[in-house]
This record gives sequence, structure tokens and C-alpha cells, in this order.
Amino acid sequence: MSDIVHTEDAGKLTFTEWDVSGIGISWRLDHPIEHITTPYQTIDLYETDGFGKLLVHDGAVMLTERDEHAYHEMLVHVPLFSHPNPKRVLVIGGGDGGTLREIVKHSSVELARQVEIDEEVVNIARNHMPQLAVAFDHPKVDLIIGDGIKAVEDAEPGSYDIILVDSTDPIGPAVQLFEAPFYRNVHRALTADGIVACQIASPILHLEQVKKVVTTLRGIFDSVEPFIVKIPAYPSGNWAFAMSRKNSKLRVEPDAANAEAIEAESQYWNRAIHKAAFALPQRVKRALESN
Ligand code: AG3
Repeated sequence: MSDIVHTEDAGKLTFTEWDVSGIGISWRLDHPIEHITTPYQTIDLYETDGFGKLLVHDGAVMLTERDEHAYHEMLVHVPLFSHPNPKRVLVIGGGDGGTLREIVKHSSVELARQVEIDEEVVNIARNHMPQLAVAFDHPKVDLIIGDGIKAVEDAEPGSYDIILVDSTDPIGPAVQLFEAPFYRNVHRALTADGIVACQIASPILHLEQVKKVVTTLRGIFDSVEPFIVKIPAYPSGNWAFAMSRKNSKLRVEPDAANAEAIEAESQYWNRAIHKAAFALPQRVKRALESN
């Protein structure tokens, strides 16, 4: 959804992510760290002036060290605390490790399996962002370098309680991670009470895209609940996710003891935010209701 544009500001190199909507977010850089082209994408890592390290795939900002916690805590804790006993969790993508780091905080989890297509993303996290890479060697983690779409296709029915799709934007190879055939396989790979959560797009700038994904999910899952997270590094600073359930009757509140333990360490997620994130601006609500 963006182009890489380098200019200078105050004598420093800058990077801009231009959004399809015509607005750009610019970063004043201290210095570039890595620029690599893998079989899947171009990866850039920069040291910024104010946001720590900045990871960019094909010109789209994936994360900054300063605000990645909001994305990872919400992608993980919202669905895991919406399930009574999440034991087996599968992550598609998420090679930077942030999602795994949050999953292993849940004591119920026995297996956190991650299937990332691009090994270079894992290497970058290991070499440059140890606070993201902390869980790669955790005993509950099974890290697989491979095709997540195929992994879900090949999974035994009912093999995961939770599936998290921690993908890039819906362009290039990630397009399929937003489409019905993939989510039909996700549905099959989940247990009867299983939950899937995915990131979508900006509810402010890309409402059509959000609506499209929510409509696809509604055609497959018993219930689909979109939620919004404040992430300064992404276009518009607001990002939509969706949590979809196989069994809409399943309703659980975050377990108090576990929630307190996670709140003690978290920077964004807490029980009030967990509820509030599902409140949608009227324009978004209306768009998602008029299917
Ligand atoms: N996943 C990508 C979020 C989408 C950002 N889009 C954008 N900047 N245009 C982030 C991966 C973090 N584990």
C-alpha cells in the first residue's frame, strides 16, 4: 500500500510510508541498519530518532520498537482471554516474534506453533530486536519456516484452540491470508470452540477493505467481532482487527488471576481496553452492519 521515499529533514535521512489514501507518515532516521531482498519481499530496518528500530516490508511499516506492544498484546490477549482454556495456538506469519512473546505469557498454553514463510524476518529480530525475539527458544514454541497457507490446509481438523494471523498488508503473497479459501481451512483446523484473530487495515482510511474481510469472515464463522487498536506507526494511527468464533455461544470474561498477572507486565492490554476495543465509531459500525 505504499512506496519508499527517502528525503532529508534537519540534516537527517527520512523514510515515508505513503498510504493509498494519499497521506504519508515520515520518520526521521538516525541510520539505516539493514536492506535485504528476500524471495518474498524487501525488508528494511532503520534506527529512528524517536521510535527505536523501525521494520518495513515492501515499504509498509510493520512495527517500531516504541509501539509494537499495542499490536502484539491486542492480537494475542483479546482472543486468548476470550477462550476458556487456550492450549494449542498457531500463528501464521509473525516472524518478528512479538506475537509469540505475548502467547507464552498465558499459563494455559501448551503449544505455540508459528509458521513464518520468510526466515530473514526471524533473523532480523534475532540479530537486532532481542526484546521481540525472546520467545523463539521458549520450550512451548515450535517455530517452522514454511508456508502458513499450506500449514493450515494440511492441519488435522480440530487441532488448534486459537489461530492468529499476523500478516503483512493484503498485497502480494499475503492476499490469500484475507480470503475465503484460507479461512475455510482455518475454520476446519480449529476446535469446536476455536477462535481466529487477524489484523485487517485502517478502519478510517481503508473501510472498504475492512468491510470486505469482515464479510468474508462472516460467511464462514458463527460470529465475527471487529476491534480497533491505537497504533501510532500505522496510517491513521488506528488499526482494525477481527476476532471470529466457531461457537458464538462461547462467552468468557478474562480470568481474573491471569489477567492481573498480564496487566502487571503489559503496556496496552487491560480488562477495560479488552471490552472497549470492540466499540466502533458510528461510520465503521454502519458500514459493517450493511452487508
Ligand atoms: N503486521 C502488519 C500490519 C499492517 C501494517 N500496515 C501498514 N503499515 N501499511 C505487523 C507485523 C507485526 N508482527
